[in-house]
Amino acid sequence: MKQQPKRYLVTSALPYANGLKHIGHLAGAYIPADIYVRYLRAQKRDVVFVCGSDEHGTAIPIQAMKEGTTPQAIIDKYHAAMESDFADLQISFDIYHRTSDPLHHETSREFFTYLHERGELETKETEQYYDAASDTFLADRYIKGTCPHCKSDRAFGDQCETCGTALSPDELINPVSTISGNKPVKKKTTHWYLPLAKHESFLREWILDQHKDDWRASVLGQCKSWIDGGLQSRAVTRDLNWGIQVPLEDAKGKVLYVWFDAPIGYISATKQWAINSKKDWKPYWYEEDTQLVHFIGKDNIVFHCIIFPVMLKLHGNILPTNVPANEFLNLEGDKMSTSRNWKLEMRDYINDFVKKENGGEQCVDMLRYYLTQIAPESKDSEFTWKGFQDAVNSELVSIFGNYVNRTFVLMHKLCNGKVPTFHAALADEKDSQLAQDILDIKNKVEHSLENYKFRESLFDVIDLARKGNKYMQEKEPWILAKTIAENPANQQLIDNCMHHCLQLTANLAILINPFLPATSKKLCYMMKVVEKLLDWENAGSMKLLSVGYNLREPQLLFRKIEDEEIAFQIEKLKSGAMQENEKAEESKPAENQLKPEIVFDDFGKIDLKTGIILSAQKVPKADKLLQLEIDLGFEKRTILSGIAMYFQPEEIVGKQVVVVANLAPRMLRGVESNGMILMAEDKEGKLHFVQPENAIPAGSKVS
Ligand code: B3M
Ligand code: ZN
Repeated sequence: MKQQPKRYLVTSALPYANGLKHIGHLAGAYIPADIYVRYLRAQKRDVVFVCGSDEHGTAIPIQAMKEGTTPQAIIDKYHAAMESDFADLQISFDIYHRTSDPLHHETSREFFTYLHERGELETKETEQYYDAASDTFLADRYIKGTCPHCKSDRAFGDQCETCGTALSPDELINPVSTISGNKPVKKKTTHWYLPLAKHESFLREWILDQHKDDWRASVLGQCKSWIDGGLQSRAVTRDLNWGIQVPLEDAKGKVLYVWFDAPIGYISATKQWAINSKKDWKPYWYEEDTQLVHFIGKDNIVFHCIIFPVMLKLHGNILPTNVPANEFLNLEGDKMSTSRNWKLEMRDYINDFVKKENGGEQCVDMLRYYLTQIAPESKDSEFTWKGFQDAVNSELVSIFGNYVNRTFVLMHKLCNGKVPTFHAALADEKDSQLAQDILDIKNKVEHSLENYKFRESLFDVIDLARKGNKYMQEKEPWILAKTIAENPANQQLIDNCMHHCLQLTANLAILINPFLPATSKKLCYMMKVVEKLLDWENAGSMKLLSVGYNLREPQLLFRKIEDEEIAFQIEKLKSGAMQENEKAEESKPAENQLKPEIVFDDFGKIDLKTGIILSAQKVPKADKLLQLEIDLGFEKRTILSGIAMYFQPEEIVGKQVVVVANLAPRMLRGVESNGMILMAEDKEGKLHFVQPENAIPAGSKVS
């Protein structure tokens, strides 16, 4: 038997303060951590749950450039927004810190100095792209060019936006600086590196031997392939003007690499928590009987399982006990993506559900429920609005909510609103089975939670409610009630059933609490008990509610999700992505813009004819329109054309034009326009007539 840890330090990945976070982040690193922590707290274990904003790295100045503001304004804005979103979704951090805090800068510099002074870092001189105009070395993200693979011009020094290939700046064709637009030059620069290869045998033993049975397979797999692939030295400094200054005389203009300082953010957050709550932070980072657990998404595995542990070991700290990384959550059949606007931001859910109605906290629990039920623990999974609706309507409402509601309604109807006596002499098999089920499921839930299996544990809690429904269904207290007149002893059977159902309700409140805290709170209110009842040690007992105790009327625990709500959300998602797509299309140079392919028959439907402009006049109250009289040979036409900004009416009379002759008439400014003339647009947006080379009769066919 493993010894129980004395204290727990639980961390959730520090989100970049460069934008709002989506439900993929929520499901990956925040909800599971919160469930785990709430469970530990209910067990009265010593636990600290830390998080905070990651405010360094190139992501921040790049977002500032996009929004036309300063990096400081960006981090202030998104730090506040993320903190409030997490709070709205009941993520119960003990502290939500930020890496721009002086305490963090100091902690990170101390960490670097410690490693540097002990000779654990090496320096290397390399050549890197440098922008002479702005006198800066260019981080990978600041270099743009053509992708060597797909030839798209939307490739950056680290990745091609079009085909997704990971790139290094040297691979880009025609690299340019995104700061000045100039061609960058190569310049020598010195950086500090963490020589990971020196620690290979430590990593092999610690991860692949010691943790082979308790870490997730996907995490072990990634670690193994990193180690087997040969560990390279990793630069821990950067040439950048946003970040934590490297604490060395000869490192002017250099900052710590964001992935060096960000995980140290867990330590500085713990320090700040200790200051706030007058505790000692040190045992959480130095004592071997601390259990350190990092909740992250799979893209952060290497940093949390390889690089940061090496740093921790060199710095004399404890190592993580587990890193239960999650896979990715897709959305409605596609990968979530900020650039394509295919996402559901936490904030959107909060605004559309939580803040929209009274009792919005039930909507928080509904989202927490679904995201846990589909948590991508061992493979990628998918959020669909239909799935959300089903989970809420056919599990939360129909199983859990329904069980609780029936219990309360019947208890009021058949037992005067009081907890009835349990008449042990009349107890049967089903009664003892229910009590046993409660105990078994409590143990199962405990075991899966301790092993980071959140989906499974939630399933078991719902299964217990399902068992409750079945028990009640078999006991049929409402039938017994009908025969009380002839058989008064039946009241005792009713009492036994309702007594058990109520004890089960109290147990459900305890077991669901880590997952759906607002629901447990509401149950406590209905049962008129203090939240002390939710202490984990109480679970399994059949004596949680005292006989004769008066309970409140039931309240609705969960409402149904209507078809219209999910239709609205799907439409919103699609139109949001479409708008983003159009923006991307517009920002492409015009010559790249092609409409979808058509077949020859499509073209054949268009009747093009030559014509001659007979007269032209301005259209009142329409700056752009000219009203043209056009001779098409076989008839004369009135056509309104949007060319008034480029031509005076008198200068175009007599000109030859090409007319789309079979276009359906349109009313423009009260005048019917019968056709359209073809114009070509140059780079400046100026229009030119498309004309036959020589004069030819009006009405000639163009094809
Ligand atoms: N900010 C990356 C991310 O948000 C990074 C995590 C830091 S955890 C120390 O995915
Ligand atoms: Zn590409």
